[in-house]
Amino acid sequence: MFIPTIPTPEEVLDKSFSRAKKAANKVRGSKIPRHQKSKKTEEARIKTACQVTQETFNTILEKVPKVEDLNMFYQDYIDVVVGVDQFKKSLGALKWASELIAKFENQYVFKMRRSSSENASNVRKEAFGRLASVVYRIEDELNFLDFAKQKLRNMPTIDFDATTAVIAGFPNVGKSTLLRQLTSAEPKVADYPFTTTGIQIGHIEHKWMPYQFIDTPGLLDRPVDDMNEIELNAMVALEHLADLVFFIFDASETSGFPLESQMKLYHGIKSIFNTPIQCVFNKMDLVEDTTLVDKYIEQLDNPIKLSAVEGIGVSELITKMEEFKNEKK
Ligand SMILES: Nc1nc2c(ncn2[C@@H]2O[C@H](COP(=O)(O)OP(=O)(O)OP(=O)(O)O)[C@@H](O)[C@H]2O)c(=O)[nH]1
Ligand SMILES: [Mg+2]
Repeated sequence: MFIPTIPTPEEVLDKSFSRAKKAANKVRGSKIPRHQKSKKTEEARIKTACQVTQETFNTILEKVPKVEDLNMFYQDYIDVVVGVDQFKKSLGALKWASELIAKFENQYVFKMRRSSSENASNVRKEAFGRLASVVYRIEDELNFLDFAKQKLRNMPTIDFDATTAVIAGFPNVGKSTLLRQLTSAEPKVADYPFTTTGIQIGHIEHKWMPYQFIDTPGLLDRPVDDMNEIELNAMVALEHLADLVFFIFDASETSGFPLESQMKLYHGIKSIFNTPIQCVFNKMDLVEDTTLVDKYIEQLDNPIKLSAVEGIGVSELITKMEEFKNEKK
């Protein structure tokens, strides 16, 4: 998500005061009756300082997308990463400051016009003092928005029109290998909360329709009971996105996870995802005796047999995705 550069209070004020100074110099150099000069000069300083500060905040407010206009996935993502309430509250503080400064501007221009020439610089100082105190009042909010900017910089770019499958399963079962087989291009890596490596998104077009696959290393590979609330929220965000989940079993158990525990993880994920789950048995090329695998396959609803390295069974996964695209319509 694009968030413009967020200045510190010092930077906001430096810019405002230095622009005010330039504006004052201009007035000072212009043809104004001498007795009015100090008042006109100070008035220009107040006006310019207040307006530049307002502009700074208003530009930020205009450029930051409205959270409620974003897709649910992004809303959840922002909530998990930085907190939506805090995010909105911070933007609200900028609006508050901008509006208050607009009021000061009117108040002090009025006051200046009624003041004596001798008192002009005092009025201006008072105005600047109040302006500065408002800007410092929202220091925490500015800091927070800067933090949010860094955190949301590498937000995943998602194609919301594409039929989307999320790939789940224990580590080493072949999720990345499958993603590479499905999508010829190297999948894009994007940040995702609570995965060390980010999520990987691959796109393909099949019969002119877009499909999207999301590999979530480190997220959907642990028993659900081990997850904290925030991680569960991250899962919910994924669920908003998925039309289908491919749950990958390592049929060969060479990844070190017995089929028994893989089955447990599957049931755990099934219990929290409302999305349909298609089971896939990978590394079938390594399985010589299928007795054990068959025992598990029998318990499930039409699992797909796959060898991701050899590319056997990959087209069946795509066919499966097509079914979900058709059902979506
Ligand atoms: N023989 C065989 N090996 C496979 C197959 N699929 C994956 N592998 C191997 O299994 C290992 C792990 O594969 P990855 O695709 O990295 O597994 P992953 O699920 O992405 O692992 P994490 O990212 O750690 O969660 C690699 O050495 C792959 O080459 C398969 O169908 N057959
Ligand atoms: Mg991987």
